[in-house]
Amino acid sequence: MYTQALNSQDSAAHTAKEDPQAEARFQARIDAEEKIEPNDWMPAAYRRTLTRQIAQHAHSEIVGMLPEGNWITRAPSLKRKAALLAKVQDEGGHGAYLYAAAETLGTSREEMEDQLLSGAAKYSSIFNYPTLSWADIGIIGWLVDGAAIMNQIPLCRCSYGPYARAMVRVCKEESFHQRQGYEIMLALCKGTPAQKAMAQEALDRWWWPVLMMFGPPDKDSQHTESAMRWKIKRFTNDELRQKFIDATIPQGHFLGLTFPDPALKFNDTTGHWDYGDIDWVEFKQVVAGNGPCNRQRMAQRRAAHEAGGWVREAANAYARKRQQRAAMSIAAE
Ligand code: BYC
Repeated sequence: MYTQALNSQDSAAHTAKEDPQAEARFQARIDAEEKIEPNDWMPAAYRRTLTRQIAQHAHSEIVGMLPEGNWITRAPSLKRKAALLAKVQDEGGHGAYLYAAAETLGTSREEMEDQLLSGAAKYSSIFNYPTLSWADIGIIGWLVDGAAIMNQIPLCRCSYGPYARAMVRVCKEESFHQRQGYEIMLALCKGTPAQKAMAQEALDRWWWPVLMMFGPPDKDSQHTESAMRWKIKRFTNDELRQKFIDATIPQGHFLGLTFPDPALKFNDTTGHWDYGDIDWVEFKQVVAGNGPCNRQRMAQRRAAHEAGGWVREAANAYARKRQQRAAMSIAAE
C-alpha cells in the first residue's frame, strides 16, 4: 500500500554491512530532507529503531481499541455509539497501515504480532489504565488522542517515506477523534452537577498517565538523540510534552475543570505552563507490565488472536487457490 517493492530479509539493502561512505551519503540525504524509501540503503540501526517505533505504534493502536471498545455497548445515545464505533474501527485501521509500513523494513506482520503477544514488544503505557465511566471516553478523545496528534503531526515529516505517508491519514482521523472527545467533555461539563463531577473525576485519574505518553524525560531517553539526527523524531519527548500542556490547559479551563497539579502555573518569563513532577516510578512499573490492566489487555489480545485463527487460515487457503489458478492459466497459455 505504501510502497511498490517490499524489502525481504535477504534483499541486498536489508543485509547492508557497516559502510562509513554509504552512511555519510545516507546522512546527507536526511539532512537535505529527502525521504528514505524501503529499498534504499540504510544503516542497520536506523532500520532497527524505525521497526521498533512503528511496530510499537501499531501495537498501541490495536491494544488501544480495548479500553474504548469496552464502552460501545454502553454509549449513552445512538449518536455517541455510532461515533465511538467509527473511532474504534479507525484505530484498527491505523494499526493495519502501521504494520504495513513496518513490513517494508523487512519484518513480517506475523513476527510483530508474535512479539506483542509474547510480551517482548512494548505498546503505549496509557492503554493499561481502566475506563471506569463514560467521561473516560471523552477524556481519551480529548487528551489521549490530543497527545497522539501532538506526537504524530511531526511524524508526517519523518525521514522514512512509508511511515510519514501513513501518518498523514492517521492524523486526519485523530483530529476527528479529538473533537468528538472534547465535545463529550463539553456536554458533561455543561450538564448536571453529577455529570460535571464525573468529568472532573476522569480528568483527575487520566492527567498524569497522559503526560507519560510522551515517553521518559529527555535525560533518560535512550533513542531521542539518534532519532533526532535521523529526523525520525523532530522534537524531543519533553518538548512535545510541554507543547501539549500549553495547548491543553486553556481547553480544560474553558470546560471549567481543574487539573490535578498544584504546581501548574503560567510562567510569564518563558511563556509556558510550569508543571509538577511526573511519577516516573509509576511509568516504569506500567511499562514493565505491572499497570492496572496490563494482564487483562494481553489476555484479551491473545484470546482475540486465537479466535481469529480460522480467518487467517481461510485467507491463506484462498490465497493459495488463487496462486494455483494463476499458475494453471499461465501453463494453459
Ligand atoms: N509507553 O528512548 P525513548 C494512540 C519506551 S497510539 C510505553 O524516549 P523513543 C492511540 C520506548 O519505546 C499512541 N513505552 O523512546 C491509539 C523505549 O523502549 P525500548 C502511541 C514507552 O522511541 C488508540 C523506552 O521507553 N504512539 O495514540 O525515542 C486510541 C525509552 O524511551 C513509552 C506512538 O507510538 C510509553 N508511553 O520515544 C487512541 C507514536 N514512552 O523500545 C490513541 C510513535 C517510551 O527501547 N512513537 N517508551 O524497549 C514515538 O513517538 C516514540 O516511540 C515515543 C518514545 C515518543 C513514544
